[in-house]
Amino acid sequence: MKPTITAFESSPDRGIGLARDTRVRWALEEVGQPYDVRLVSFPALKQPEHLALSPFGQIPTYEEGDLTLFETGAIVFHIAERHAGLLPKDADARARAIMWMFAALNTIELPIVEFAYGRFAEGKKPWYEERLVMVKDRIRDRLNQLTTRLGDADWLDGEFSAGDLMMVHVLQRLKPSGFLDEFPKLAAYVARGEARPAYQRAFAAQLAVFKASTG
Ligand code: GTB
Repeated sequence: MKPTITAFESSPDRGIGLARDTRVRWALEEVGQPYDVRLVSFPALKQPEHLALSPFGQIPTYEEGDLTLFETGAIVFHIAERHAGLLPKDADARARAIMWMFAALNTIELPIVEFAYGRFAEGKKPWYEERLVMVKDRIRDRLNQLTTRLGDADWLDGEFSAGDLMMVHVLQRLKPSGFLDEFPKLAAYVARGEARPAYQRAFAAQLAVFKASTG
């Protein structure tokens, strides 16, 4: 059954692919699963119809028959479990790929989101600059550790997996700030992810939505 995802009617990232529907689109493209998109306005996110799908009033959601999911970790995991191509067959390798999905979301994305939202949400607070230094240090620590683990490999654990998909999309959030330039191996890792044809298709699809919203 063809799933339907939700995405911003007009993304605040202006089509650069940072909104989280991009990672779901990418996963669907990697496994060759066609999908529909229902566009949602910001006010509509907080209306009962959308809250029934996403209790936190967010995009993306995923509907497939009787199944409704929110949270990109759960959505990408579901896609990876149902289709070949994003999780290794070997049980141990599969467990490690899933571990990297969690690492991307729990260990790497948390400080990155604090950094990305900080300027927007806390930029005028008197303590903002002081806190920013701490948040940046936390990100640097994690990115240094991630660089060490990646080493000279193309992907985190053997073949490209859902773990890499999630990690690449999480790291992309640092691109507009230039932060990633401090970590050339990770910048190259992100570029490898972005070079994948499935990513290119996902990116183009979300960009087309943004362009249409601006006329
Ligand atoms: N943990 C959830 C998941 O992984 O699915 C988080 C989902 C989430 O944060 N969704 C955001 C949302 O719906 C859109 S993607 N926000 C509306 C709200 O919470 O009211 C986050 C996002 C937004 C904007 C940019 N940007 O402009 O660069 C990047 C990412």
